Formats: sequence, C-alpha cells, structure tokens
Amino acid sequence: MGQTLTIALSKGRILEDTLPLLASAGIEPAEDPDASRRLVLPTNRAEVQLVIVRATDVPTYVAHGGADLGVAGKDTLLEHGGAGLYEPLDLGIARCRLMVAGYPGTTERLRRPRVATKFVNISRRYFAEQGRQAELIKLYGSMELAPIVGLADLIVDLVDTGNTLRANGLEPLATIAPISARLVVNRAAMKMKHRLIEPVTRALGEAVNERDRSTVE
Ligand code: PRT
Ligand code: MG
Repeated sequence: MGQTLTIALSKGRILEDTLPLLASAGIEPAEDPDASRRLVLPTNRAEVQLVIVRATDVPTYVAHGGADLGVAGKDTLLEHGGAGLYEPLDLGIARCRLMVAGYPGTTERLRRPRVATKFVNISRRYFAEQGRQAELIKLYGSMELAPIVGLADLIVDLVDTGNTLRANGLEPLATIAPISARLVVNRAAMKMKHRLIEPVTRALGEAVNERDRSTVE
C-alpha cells in the first residue's frame, strides 16, 4: 500500500509565500486554500495532502506526527523548543525580527523588567542569559498596548517594517533573533517515509536557491 505525505501549513503570509515554492516542487493544492474552509486539501499528487492549522500549532502537529512536514516561523520553533523535529531547510520567507521594544528612551537594561509577550519561553531564556529575571506577562496579541496602559515595561514581539511599533509610540530596543520560515520534518517520518520526503525536501531546496539566484534585493 502506498504511503501518504501530509504537509502542515498556516493561512496568511506563510501559505502565500510557501505555495509558489511547493508549485516549483510539483505540488499544487486542488483548490484555493485561501478560499476554502476545508482543513484537509488534496493536491495534484494523489499521495500528497495539505492540512491547514494555526501558525503556532504547526510545530505541534509535525512533532506528534499529525503531519509529516510543515512550514513554521523560526519564532514558533524557538518557542516550541523543536523536540521531535528536524529543520532541514530555511525557506527564507516570512522574514522579520524578534525584538525587545518599549518607549523611546526606556532602558532595555532594567534589572527586573515586566515583559509582555506571547513568546514567554524565548523571553525567559533571553533575559536569563543576561542574568536578568524578567516578570513575564503572557498575551495572545496586541502586545504594543501593554506599555501604553502600564501593564509592562517592555514587549517582545515580531517586527518587520516597524510601523506597528511606531504607530503606538514604541521603538525597537534590541534584536533577539532574525526570523524566517523553516521546513520542519517529523523525526520518525524522516526515516519511515524517506522515499517520499527526500525528493520534496530536495526540490524545495532547489526552488529556494533558484529564487535567491534570480532575485536582486
Ligand atoms: O494570526 P494567528 O494568530 O493565527 O497566528 P500568527 O500571528 O502566528 O500567524 P501569522 O500568519 O500572522 O504569522 C505567521 C508567521 O509569519 C510568524 O510566526 C512569523 O514567523 C512570520 N512573520 C513575518 C510575522 C511578521 N513577519 C510580522 N510582521 N508575523 C507577525 N508579524 C506581525 C507582528 O506580530 C506585529 O504585530 O506584524 C506586526 C509587525 O509588523 P510591522 O511591519 O508593523 O513591523
Ligand atoms: Mg497574526
């Protein structure tokens, strides 16, 4: 009996930037994922299906074998911890930076800052590495509001253009990590489904190289 390959993607910028790479690897969804409410999408290849999950859930699905492959932001991988996952390829898409931000002139060096973020694991590690004990306040969104209403001294969030920070009177204070989306593979599937996974990984790698050769940035 033939094996199937399940690829976990999230709607939004990851899906948008991943579909052209998958297409170069010969995989195309049978219907438009953005228009569809279906969570399981067949593709032009009988043995390959896509599943649509929340961006932060991609590492969980792949680590537990709910999907064999996935595309996840490095931020979600760092926050998840990466157990059970291989990360064979940097796709170079959905780029941004994970940053500490606050009011202009706020010293980032507060000894015991109150930090609002959805990245509590990353933030705890970051401040601990500097010998600082941050008081972490877990939020699920709108982090920029926290300093404005006095909930926190600093935030840890993703920054691309910086427009969101600026619009709220905040500024970036320090970079924790550059972020891009990565291909992740379930560790067991990497062995059991090597025959299916290897060509997809290789084709995606070639598509990334090809794109980077032809784009002048
Ligand atoms: O939206 P949902 O709650 O379902 O999940 P999600 O927010 O994790 O998903 P999504 O699709 O918004 O982001 C998926 C991935 O895209 C993230 O995990 C990052 O790896 C990557 N990415 C790249 C970004 C950004 N750029 C980005 N700018 N994710 C979020 N942002 C947000 C940021 O949080 C802030 O609110 O955009 C705002 C800042 O942008 P600028 O341009 O104003 O600086
Ligand atoms: Mg979002």
